[in-house]
Amino acid sequence: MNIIENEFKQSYIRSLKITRGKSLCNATTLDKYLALCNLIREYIFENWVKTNEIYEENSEKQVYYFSMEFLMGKLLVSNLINLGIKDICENALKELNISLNELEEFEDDMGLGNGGLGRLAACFLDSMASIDVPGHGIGIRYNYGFFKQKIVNGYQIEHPDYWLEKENPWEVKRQDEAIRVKFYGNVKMEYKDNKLVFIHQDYESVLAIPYDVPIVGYKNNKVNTLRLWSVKAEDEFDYHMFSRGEYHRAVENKLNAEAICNTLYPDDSHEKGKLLRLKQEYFLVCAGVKSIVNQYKKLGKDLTQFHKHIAIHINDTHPSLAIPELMRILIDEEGLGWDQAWEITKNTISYTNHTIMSEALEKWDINLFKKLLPRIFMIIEEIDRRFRQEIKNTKNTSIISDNNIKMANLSIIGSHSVNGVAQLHTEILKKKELKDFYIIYPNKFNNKTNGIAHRRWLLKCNPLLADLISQTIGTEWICDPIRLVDLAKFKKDSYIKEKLDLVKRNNKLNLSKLISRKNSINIDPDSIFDVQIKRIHEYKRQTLNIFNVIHLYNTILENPNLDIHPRTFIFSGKAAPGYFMAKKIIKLINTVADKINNDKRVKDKIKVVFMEDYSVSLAEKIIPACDVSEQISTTTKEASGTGNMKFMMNGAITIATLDGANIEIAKAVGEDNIVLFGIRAKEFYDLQGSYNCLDIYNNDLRVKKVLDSLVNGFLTQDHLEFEPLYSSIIKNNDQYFILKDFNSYINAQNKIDKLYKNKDKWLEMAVVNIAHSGIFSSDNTIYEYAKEIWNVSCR
Ligand code: 4GP
Repeated sequence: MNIIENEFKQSYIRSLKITRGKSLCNATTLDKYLALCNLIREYIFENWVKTNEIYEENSEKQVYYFSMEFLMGKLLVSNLINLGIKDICENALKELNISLNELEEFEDDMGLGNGGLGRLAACFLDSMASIDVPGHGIGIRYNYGFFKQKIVNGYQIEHPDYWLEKENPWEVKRQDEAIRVKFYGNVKMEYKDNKLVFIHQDYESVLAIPYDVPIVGYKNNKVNTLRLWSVKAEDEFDYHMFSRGEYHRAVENKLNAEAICNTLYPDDSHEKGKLLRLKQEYFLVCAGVKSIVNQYKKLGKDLTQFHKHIAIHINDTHPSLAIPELMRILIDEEGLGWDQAWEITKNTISYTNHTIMSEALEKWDINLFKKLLPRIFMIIEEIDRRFRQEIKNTKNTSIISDNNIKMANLSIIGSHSVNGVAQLHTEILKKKELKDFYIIYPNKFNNKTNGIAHRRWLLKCNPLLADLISQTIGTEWICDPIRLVDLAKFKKDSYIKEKLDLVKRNNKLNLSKLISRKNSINIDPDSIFDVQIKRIHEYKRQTLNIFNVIHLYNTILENPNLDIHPRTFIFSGKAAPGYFMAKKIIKLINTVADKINNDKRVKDKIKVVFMEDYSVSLAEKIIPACDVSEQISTTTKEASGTGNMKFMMNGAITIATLDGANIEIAKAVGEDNIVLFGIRAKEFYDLQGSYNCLDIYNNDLRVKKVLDSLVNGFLTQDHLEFEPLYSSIIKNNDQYFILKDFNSYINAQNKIDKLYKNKDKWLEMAVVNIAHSGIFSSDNTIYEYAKEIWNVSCR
């Protein structure tokens, strides 16, 4: 053991003593975990202080990324990696008979997000800190994160995720920086010194308390901040009621007030028309914007120059009330005039759209809104009035119409940049969904294709592959991911390919063990691991995937000697609790799994596994073991996807529709290194109105057989169980083109089987995929945001 490891060991024992009051021999896992986190905090906090000093001294422009979701996962090991002390720590702990792995398992995921948009926010934080962008997250500290999913009898059952139970060692509560957030009441207008002023009175208020989480950059001594806001009632309880013995009523107000931060809404791509959700959204921006202004003023800077020093980015429309809130502060509290406040606000704010699903476009009933946020409503009305005055035809673009406030319209009008998250998505925004806005503001629109934090999604989650890459091309790729391209030179190198095969085999073995432990299913590590893990949605088409499985099953029953390479179909993902059809899809997958896995006639040629409780940390275990990445959404529907990038980076071959960022992946690797299928966007639009799915149902026997098996007792005795899935396809004329793409998908799957049988070719494709994944690092995406939207410095 070298000196540094020895020092670490001593510091760790000291940390156990002074932060947990324990010696090693009587320390529990919780003590061991917290003592380690507390020790690491010391290293992090030094750099945190320094980073903030540098930002102040150099008066650097700061970016604030506002998001209702941050799906961070676990922080312990990624912090160690970014600090550059993982090996030291691991070895020192080993000396003490403590396994770092075990402590990592013990840590709870910070699951403050649903899916794509929340995970993207987390990747962006990692990249901002690592490439020296002064950029911080602003979010909500929900008491309960994304629900825990249990599968009982094939059905999804939701349980609360109380992630804070063990205390969160990464946060610092800053009680003294609390902000008052006001709801309800009315606005009195009066003249003061010849000026119209607005006084919000008779309101109900709560306190927003910030908890700061340090975000550690990769080996650059930079530490940015994720500020999560929690709520506290103004009064603890009603003393008089309590004295009268009315214990429940005495705390009722407190409980109501504090409900704001209770739970994350577990919906993605669904309308969130709930009062509590609106309260959450305003709570976030009110506290967030005010604390930025406070900090700005503390530094003695001129408010009229605010936009030159501050960029506020809104992650979808959920934080779009930042626009009227900034206006309110500048006008009501700081005394600026409307025009000046408007220029500052527009130049400060930028907006990303993450979905074109119409049900996800947020709108709020004006009566509900006006009551909850009277002053903010007045400001929105005025923004809308001025917009209507300036623009002639505002049929689709006004903010207020049909008694609703349209948040996307507010976001576009009140910002200087609107971006989509992949090329096709941005084109659809410009030419279709937001075309009226594109005509008005052509220069606001731009594309920023998503990216992933390659340090988490390769360096951390797949250490064997990361080592192989570093041994082959050096370690530059860790800071400069484009360098992964150097690996392309080795695509014909049999030594590298053999090693790659061993790495994948090892990862598959580990996943097999996990599946055996969790699902009690034994899978063959030499089978093809075919994986679809993401939120369960009709447009993501887990149904198409499972239909292919049923078809394959039918084919094997007809021809038991069918010559295919054994395949394990792995699924994981959560359905929104109120999304009936998505929950049926989960039940269908589990029903098919039960039937096939227990049918001896299949002779283990195929197996189906549904892994419960999908999370960031589960994804970190599945992705390195994947051979085939399923990215099969109905074309035009998936804005980008980011799982697709994680899989390719770990050497999986993608089976994909030409949708979202799949198109850019196909361009990067070349069509020989991806398996494409299905209709293209143009055909999708052309088919609207002329397509009849019954033509396929009646003419393709394979399709008929699969679909009928949902309702004819083949899969389950209960004929009604999957009837809704069956009839939703037929009645809605196959809205997601599952039947339309079926044939093409089966052919693509056959192609995968053939390709896999040629192991040498398969491994060559894998090398090419890894080599060209560097452009999908979020470091690159953040460079583009920094240069083209935020106008801030970076490395
Ligand atoms: C998701 C999109 O569905 C996904 O395609 C995209 O990659 C991701 O955002 C990040 O941009 N949308 C959401 C949502 O998560 O809640 O709308």
